[in-house]
Amino acid sequence: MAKIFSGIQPTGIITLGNYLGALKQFVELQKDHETLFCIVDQHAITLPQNPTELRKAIRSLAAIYIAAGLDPNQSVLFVQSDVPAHAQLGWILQCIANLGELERMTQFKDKARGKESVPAGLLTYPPLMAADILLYNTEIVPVGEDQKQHIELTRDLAERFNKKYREIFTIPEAKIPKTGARIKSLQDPTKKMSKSDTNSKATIRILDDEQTIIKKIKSAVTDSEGIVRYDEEHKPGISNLLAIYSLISGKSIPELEKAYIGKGYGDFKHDVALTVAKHLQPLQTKYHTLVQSKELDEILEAGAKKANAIANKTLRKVENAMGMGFRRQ
Ligand code: ATP
Ligand code: LTN
Repeated sequence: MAKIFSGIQPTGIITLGNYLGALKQFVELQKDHETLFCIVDQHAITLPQNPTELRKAIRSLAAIYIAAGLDPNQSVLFVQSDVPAHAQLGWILQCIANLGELERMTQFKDKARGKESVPAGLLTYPPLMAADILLYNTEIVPVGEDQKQHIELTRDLAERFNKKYREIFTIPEAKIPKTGARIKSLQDPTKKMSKSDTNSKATIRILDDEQTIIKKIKSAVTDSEGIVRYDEEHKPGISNLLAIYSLISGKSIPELEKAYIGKGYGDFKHDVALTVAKHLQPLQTKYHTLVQSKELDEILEAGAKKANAIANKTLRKVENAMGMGFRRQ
């Protein structure tokens, strides 16, 4: 069974983009793979976070993982800071990475742009992400399109290490969904829908209620043609809504285009909104019973135990290969 690892940052309630680009794939993959899914809180502090909000976001993301269908009996679910080997291997990989390649990461450039003072962690974040992946002999990393470059870097760092020291790391591959890899902002459909967007109308949060979803989708930016058809270049707003509708309903885009011939955007948006809200409803019910439960603590404790056991083994091998520590071999 191929080994799978992925993570989401606890930086606010996840969006429909995170759900369709990442979480939905996680749930499908756990059936026939060995899967670990992490709540990457060390990544979340690369930009300033309010402590109360961060703790809340960690529990909330864990509850969303489970409510969306991740089964703690099938997948290892854990919080990154519960497994110290991530930071330890992250440091080692920072020493393998070059400044130039880190400065070339587009996510770094996007997040650093316009900031007077840029936290160093924003730059050194990709080696930490590489550590997350490499500790578990991961073969496949399900992520959205925006993470492709980080996975490429992970492969480069792993190959560099293997060549210089010893063949320890498995070289991972990204798994990016064909549709859903890049769900767009509802207010600017040329940009990705992002958890940390400050315009609340731009994102659908996985915990939004039906009325909120209807309101947000009704005010989504579209075009004036009035025809429901997929054309990413000229009709990014409608194309985005079609992609969302198709992924949630399981109906193909041509099938949906046909169903809306002669109908206006109003009807279309209403149906998209209702379909999304109905799909999220059972997840939300389960979420509310889980988020404050003791069961959640127990699941995360057990997950950390399992993750620590695997991660420490890899870390020891790496430190040995590099000559770290004092013990004779
Ligand atoms: P932030 O705004 O805090 O940077 P984010 O919304 O980009 O957050 P992450 O925690 O960085 O979310 O990403 C979690 C997963 O969701 C990753 O696999 C990422 O590729 C995927 N993802 C994020 N945004 C989208 C999107 N708009 N469409 C599809 N997948 C996405
Ligand atoms: N960098 C990712 C989150 C992330 C991740 C990982 C994804 C951190 N570590 C390991 C996959 C595997 C992001 O910003 N979406």
